[in-house]
Amino acid sequence: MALRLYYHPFASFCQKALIAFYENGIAFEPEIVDLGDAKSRAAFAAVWPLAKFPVLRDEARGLTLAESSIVIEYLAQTRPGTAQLIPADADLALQARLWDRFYDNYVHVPMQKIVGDRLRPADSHDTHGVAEARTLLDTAYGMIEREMAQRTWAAGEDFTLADCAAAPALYYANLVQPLGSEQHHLKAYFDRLMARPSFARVVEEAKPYRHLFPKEASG
Ligand SMILES: N[C@@H](CCC(=O)N[C@@H](CS)C(=O)NCC(=O)O)C(=O)O
Repeated sequence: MALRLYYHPFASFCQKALIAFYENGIAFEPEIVDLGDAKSRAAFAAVWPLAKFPVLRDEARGLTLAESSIVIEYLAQTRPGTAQLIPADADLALQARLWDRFYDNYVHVPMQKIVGDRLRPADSHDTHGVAEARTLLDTAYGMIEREMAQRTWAAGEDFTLADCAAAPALYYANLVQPLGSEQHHLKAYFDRLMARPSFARVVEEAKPYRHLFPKEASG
């Protein structure tokens, strides 16, 4: 029985999971959730009450898994492919998990803070929170610049879980806080991510939803 994936093509954490599916050509039953639609949201919340995606349902095992990293770990465990997203080598696996956490917590989450703030009513902006998020992003960019001077992918020489995390996080972060022009290693890594066929496909599939990306609030 196929895996069912609850997701939305434009949602960045869902994109992270999609990259893993596409890297290894893993088939899934798409369940596109529209959180803005009460019926779609309620159906999804019945599966995962937090109503945060991606969520994977493996009916054959009676298993529901949330959290993009856990979804990717599960795919690596149960459907290994040519792209070894969790390296077999324990030290490399630790690096993949470390940089996965880094990209989620210190690039993806601050990016979401900035984007989310644009969606708030004019009188409810969190200026302080957004400034903190920008500082965090700056620090993270500086760390990536240093790290990527020595490696091809986020955790070493092979594309892993960490790169699945990095691609959508940096893609959207670059829209709200452009990468520094002097950060050559970061920029080169970004370009490698953009050229990766799995992520290029994700970006292509998200195109019809681009209008959903909020513009910068004026004033
Ligand atoms: N830590 C979670 C984060 C999931 C998450 O925040 N997903 C966003 C979409 S990118 C979401 O569901 N947002 C809907 C909401 O917060 O209402 C993961 O890695 O999957």
